[in-house]
Amino acid sequence: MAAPEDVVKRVSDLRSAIERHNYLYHSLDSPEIPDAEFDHLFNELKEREQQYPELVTSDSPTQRVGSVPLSAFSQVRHELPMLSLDNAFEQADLGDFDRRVKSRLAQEDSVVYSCEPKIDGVAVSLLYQDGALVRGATRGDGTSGEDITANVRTIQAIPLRLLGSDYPRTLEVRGEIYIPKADFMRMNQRAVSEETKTFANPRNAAAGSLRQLDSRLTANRPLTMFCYTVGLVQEGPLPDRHSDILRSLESWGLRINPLIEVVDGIDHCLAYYSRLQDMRDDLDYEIDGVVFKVDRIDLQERLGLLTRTPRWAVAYKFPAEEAVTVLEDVEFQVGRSGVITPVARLKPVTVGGVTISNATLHNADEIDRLGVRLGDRVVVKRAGDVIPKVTQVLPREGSKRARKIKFPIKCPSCGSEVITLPDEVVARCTGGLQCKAQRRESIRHFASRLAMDIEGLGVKLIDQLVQQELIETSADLYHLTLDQLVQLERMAPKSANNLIEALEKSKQTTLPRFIYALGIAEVGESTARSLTQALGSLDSIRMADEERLQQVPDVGPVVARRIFEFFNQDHNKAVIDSLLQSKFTWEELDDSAITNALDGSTFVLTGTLSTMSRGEAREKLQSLGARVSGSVSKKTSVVVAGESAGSKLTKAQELGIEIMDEDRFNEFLKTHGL
Ligand code: 5U1
Repeated sequence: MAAPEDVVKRVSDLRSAIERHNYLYHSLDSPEIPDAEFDHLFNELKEREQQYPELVTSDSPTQRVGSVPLSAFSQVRHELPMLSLDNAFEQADLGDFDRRVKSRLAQEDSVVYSCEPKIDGVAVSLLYQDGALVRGATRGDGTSGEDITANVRTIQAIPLRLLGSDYPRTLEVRGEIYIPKADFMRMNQRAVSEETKTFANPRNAAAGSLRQLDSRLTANRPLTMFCYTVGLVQEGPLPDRHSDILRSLESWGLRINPLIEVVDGIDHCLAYYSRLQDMRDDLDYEIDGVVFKVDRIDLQERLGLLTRTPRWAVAYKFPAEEAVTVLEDVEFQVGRSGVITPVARLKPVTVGGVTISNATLHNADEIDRLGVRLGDRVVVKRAGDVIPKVTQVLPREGSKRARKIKFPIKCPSCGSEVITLPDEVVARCTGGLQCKAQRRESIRHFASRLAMDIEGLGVKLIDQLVQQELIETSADLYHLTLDQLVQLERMAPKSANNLIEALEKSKQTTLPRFIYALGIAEVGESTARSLTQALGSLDSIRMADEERLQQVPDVGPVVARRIFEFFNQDHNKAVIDSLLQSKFTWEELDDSAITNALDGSTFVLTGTLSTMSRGEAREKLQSLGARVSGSVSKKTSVVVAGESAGSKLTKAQELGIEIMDEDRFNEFLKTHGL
């Protein structure tokens, strides 16, 4: 039975509505209806198509789920080659680019450029014929790539049918498919728990997902796309500026990066580069630089192409964050709770302007996963302020011998047995307090900035104190005498005096800091604050049973057990009592110190802070519920300006936003118990 006219119309209306809401949700990030309502529309369309299968078309939103596996990808020839970009690595290269552009155009006036983030994903081409997606292809060698139509059809951010009607009859769109960072983390966590393959980075994950012959697998991967240019265009005019072309693409339902800006002159391009570099860590996708394009298409045409790169565009790359080096040795560090961490000793290499000679290998499972051996060539990655890590092993050359890494069965510090508990991936030293490494690390934690903040008590000094058996626990620090200190290596009487004063000063603290300083497993600053707020005093925390502890926000059964066990071990009881005899005082926290005191506020960090890294500052703010953004806008609540703060500070001043210098910021953190 043919479908009645009203059903044909309803199906068409449903499709238009679903396409529009898909676009609002995936491309503009501003949905107009709740998910449940969207599901409702979608299910109705599915039901109607099931009832009248002749109404199913290949561009229906129901046809995204993936189809039967292919045996291989077929090759696709790009009608117009997919170009690459010339790279600039230094400011001087960018100046040269601008001079070349002006000289070829015989123009002295500044050039108007479109500035865009360079997404670290997989370049693809999408071909729309009469508004319908007919082909998706990888870049390949630029001349021909692989036909990945079935896979791109599963990506929600890619419209199967363009919106509106004023698009060219043939429209090839190019851009970058990627996986957002947060989705990538979740994807890898799931892979770990399901014991399947994890990916080294979001780009590899996106490439691997697009290379699936079974598009049903691709459909389950969190892929999305930003479009950045057009290729083949027939029958239909496009605007005469690149930035306006991108706007047209957006109006047809294609996803465009929201940070694209048009600027006049190369100096503004440089400012854009700095802004994006500052924002980089806070973006939800990986970028490896920015792209500048001459905005006027007629000027682009006059400038023309070299063999594979246009003369009208350049990619200004951020300093590399990955480098290849050699794994020379592996040392095993013992943490305060006995966890043994393998640390890679590397042939020194510069990554993003910083020399790296150590990187973490996490644990024995990670060593197995990487298949790394001593002498291997490895890729090290440095991201933001985190400890560099080994992410990949390069293939061994021919007969080159690489030695296997032996995980220790005895603690490298105290010789006690090393065990791996049933539900854990980490190996631990069983030496407890006999282990000097554990003692040193727990004292180091106690003295650290977020804990008791004892100025002048660094790792080397703690090491000497422990090795010479002048201290066994953190409580012993407060019994050290000037005489003992001056006998230490490189300890002048003045420094010894300063240390005694710093120890005295550290006794005036807050209860959350004190709890955090004790080094209870699983108890970070935020849990320490929750405990204080919920239970009020140290005595109540010490006395609480597991059931009471579990009522504290953020404290689950595992953490409750750890806290309970900690406070009931004789040794810990003795250390705490001894500390208390040294007369610690803490202020009661006022209401403004509640954990989410900064909920709903947005902070921007700019310039260099001398008392903490930007990562630490970000963590502290986030632990109080604040959002930390990379750019200043009217919505910014506070800008924290360190040394040499630049354009963000100026913008904050222009917008009348509250500005805190570093001292004021530290005061502010203190009032929030940090
Ligand atoms: N943002 C952006 N990335 N990207 C990559 N624009 C851009 N343009 C490119 C490439 C390869 O090529 C141009 C030549 C269109």
